[in-house]
Amino acid sequence: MRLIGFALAALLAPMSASAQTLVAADLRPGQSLDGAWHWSVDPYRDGVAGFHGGPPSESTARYQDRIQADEAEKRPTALFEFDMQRSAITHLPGSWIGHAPEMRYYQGLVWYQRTFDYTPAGPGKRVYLRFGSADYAASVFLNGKPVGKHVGAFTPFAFDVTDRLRPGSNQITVGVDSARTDSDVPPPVTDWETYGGITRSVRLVTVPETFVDDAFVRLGKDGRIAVSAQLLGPQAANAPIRLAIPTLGATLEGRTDGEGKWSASLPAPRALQRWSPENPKLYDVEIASGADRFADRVGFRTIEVQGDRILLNGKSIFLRGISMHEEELGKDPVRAMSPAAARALFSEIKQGLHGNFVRLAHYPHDEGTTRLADEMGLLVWSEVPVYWRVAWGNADTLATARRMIAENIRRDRNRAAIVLWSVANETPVSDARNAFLRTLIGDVRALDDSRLVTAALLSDRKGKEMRINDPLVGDLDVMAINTYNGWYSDDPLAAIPSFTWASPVNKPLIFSEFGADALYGYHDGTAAPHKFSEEYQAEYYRRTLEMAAKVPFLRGLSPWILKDFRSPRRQHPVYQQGWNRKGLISETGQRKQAFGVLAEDYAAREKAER
Ligand code: GCB
Repeated sequence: MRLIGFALAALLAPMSASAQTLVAADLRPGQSLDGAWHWSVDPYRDGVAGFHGGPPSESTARYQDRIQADEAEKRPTALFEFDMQRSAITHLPGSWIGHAPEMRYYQGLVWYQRTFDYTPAGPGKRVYLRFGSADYAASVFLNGKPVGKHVGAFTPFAFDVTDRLRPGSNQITVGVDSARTDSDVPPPVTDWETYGGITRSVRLVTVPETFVDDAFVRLGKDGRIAVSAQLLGPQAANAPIRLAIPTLGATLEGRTDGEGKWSASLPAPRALQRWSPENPKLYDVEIASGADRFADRVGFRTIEVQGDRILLNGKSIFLRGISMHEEELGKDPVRAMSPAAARALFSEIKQGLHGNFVRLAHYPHDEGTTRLADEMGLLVWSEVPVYWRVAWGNADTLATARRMIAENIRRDRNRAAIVLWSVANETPVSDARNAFLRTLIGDVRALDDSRLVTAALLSDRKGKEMRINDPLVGDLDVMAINTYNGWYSDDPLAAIPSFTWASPVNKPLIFSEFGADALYGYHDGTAAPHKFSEEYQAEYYRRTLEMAAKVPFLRGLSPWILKDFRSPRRQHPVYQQGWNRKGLISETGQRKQAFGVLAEDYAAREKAER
């Protein structure tokens, strides 16, 4: 087999600067690259490694900047065992599980390619190629050259491609590999569909050469509005910089330090209306320096813990929530969570359930979704997929988790809606795990002093006594427990209200999950309804809520889950058919009986709080 030299050079060229988040880039001017893309499956990964593990050859490297058919026409000996320009077309964003029926359970490498026209942004500008996310690892090539890689499915990444773009037609190729190993985050076994591919928007984002790369504006517990910003570019050091909140008439001026950083604060103006679920007031905020204007819409509120209470703007609050995966309504979701798709689900929470809180499980959701929570007035629990069994002793795994949490927090820390950062879900206690999670907790506190830290933990049980023995509770602001008595145990539902909860510390508790499967439309009206019936689920909710009402330090609920969601591990042929059926609504949005049970409980709590 011949190896052709050109591919070697392309592959061995160092990848350009590491990926950046580009905070609030969704509000910056740019060019959408969503829409029609060619795609081609590469199960043996020939596009990244050639014969006997050598570099890919001309016949296999998918990212070449040439038209394969034209080249073959010109050169009779040219061999291409792919042809990106004549491969099938799909619409991005959206997971490949929707591209073709045979892709339904595919895990591995898929190549995407499209061309686009580019008109040079002009001198003094930089152009970034930004992906909302790609699941799980992405290698990006522009005009045949590598521009960067990103690992981890749920956070944005951007590469400076200013010097790689050419006027007129450009070609972009992305290899996305969804296969994960035990050292990845999350590891391969979860309880949800992976949705490999490019599931969020792709854009070219234009910024001035020196620009606000990161900014964090928040209301501190001291009643002051604090700002921290980071400039990037040749004029970043010692540059004049200015914060303005025009409708409040508030401005603050200063200068960045030698590293382009600026931190300052001002007293909150009297006219400031605090953000809350009842009054989700957002302000246009602008940070200007040199030629750049960083714009965002920001709400101002405080969230803190006092003893076992959670205080929003100084007032005790009960979190009337529900959990949610990132999966749109419909029979064949592809994890394309448009703002309209998110609005449909959030409306069920706000108006349907009388909720004020959503747990965005089990990973960072689209940035449009957290923006919508800001607008609609839904408090948010945001988490990273440190889920079940993680390689606690592996330094690379820890590095991946730390990067994910940092990318998530930097992306979203201007969202007033987010009140809780969660570092893990149902992780088995061990010294290595405790050390791993304590590192993450430390990172969260260093990145954000204006929110609470939690983790979804498991409890121990002695008879009907539920005990919270996880050594991590001491490190968290809010304890959270997933509890499934009556579903994963065969306790009779009538016994659930007599379960008691003891806490080792004086802190608030959230039941971050409880739930039971029910197939929409399966009714069992007998005195002892069977599991999977709507009646069983409804009774399970009644009894669990009765138990919850007796826990004095309980400050919130996010039952599992709003909508039935795809999970390859759920294969009961009659009731599940590949779906986890713990939704209060079916995959197409039909409300089950338990929906009404929770709505009634939340409506009563809402009324009592008024
Ligand atoms: C859990 C997990 C969640 C599962 C759920 C279930 O505790 O955190 O990811 O989907 O239970 O349905 O078993």
